[in-house]
Amino acid sequence: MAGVLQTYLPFLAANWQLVLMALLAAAVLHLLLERCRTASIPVPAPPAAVAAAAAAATITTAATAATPWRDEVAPEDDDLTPPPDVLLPRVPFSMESISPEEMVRRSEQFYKQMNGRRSVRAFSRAPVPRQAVESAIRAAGTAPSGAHTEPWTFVLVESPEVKAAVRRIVEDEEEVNYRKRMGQKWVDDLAPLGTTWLKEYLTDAPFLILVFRHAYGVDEQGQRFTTYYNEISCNLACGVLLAALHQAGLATLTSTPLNCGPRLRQLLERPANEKLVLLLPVGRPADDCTVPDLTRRPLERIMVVL
Ligand code: IYR
Repeated sequence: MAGVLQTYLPFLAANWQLVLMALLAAAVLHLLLERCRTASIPVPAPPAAVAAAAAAATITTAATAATPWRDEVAPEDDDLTPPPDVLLPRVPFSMESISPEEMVRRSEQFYKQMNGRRSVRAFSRAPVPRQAVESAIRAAGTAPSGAHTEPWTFVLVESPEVKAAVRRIVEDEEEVNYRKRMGQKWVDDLAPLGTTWLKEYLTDAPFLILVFRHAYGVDEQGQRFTTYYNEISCNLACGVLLAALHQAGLATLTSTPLNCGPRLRQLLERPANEKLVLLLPVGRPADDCTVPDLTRRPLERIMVVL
């Protein structure tokens, strides 16, 4: 001990201000981290690469490799029970009681109805009730979403001028897609469907629905918030939307126009956090409408039972 003191005392004496400052800085940092932990203030996340490396390291430890069925668990001293003041009020929930036979009947009926859905590229100009389309959008908005953040906006276009502006942008970009961006293989793969960059349906269909995904949320105060699983949430909402429109007797085309997102977002005055995921013309099929003679894979080919 005396030896150690003899070695370091001259250094400490000469640099005591520096040593004191370092000790103080360490104490302040410790206090801050402790406060973050106890008040559950999120500690700034590590850079993604570091986090991924840490996760990989955890997964490959001997303990987890031996028990792969175990989920990662939070440290035992972390109490994850939400305090009562953040919990939403809870309400009773029940579902209509349906006999097994009726379940089978309804399920088969729904399948038959959905099996009649086709992507339509020739629309009648005849009007369809806006209320029917609005209710379908309401149904889409019932889709589950990560942490119930509802990361979607459905832009309903009815104005002929806006439809024409959408069509100009889409045809403009699609011509470049077909000629350059998609490449010969993609164009060849689409040849059996007979699609081109000309999109008359965008001005013929009485409505267009453009679905925008919120890559992040923005609250009333302009604060950003995380929209967990926003991609799958929007995809689920789009599925519900297609089913709802179809069962109301409305035809659609699930179009995802490549490279049109930013220009359409600007045209429709959507904010920067919203990304275009789907453009759906909605209406009735044209009288002379045809669709490719497709078949669907049977249940045995799409389902595995264990
Ligand atoms: N978006 C283009 C091309 C297209 C791509 C796929 I994948 C399709 O299934 C159909 C079309 C278009 O709408 O023409």
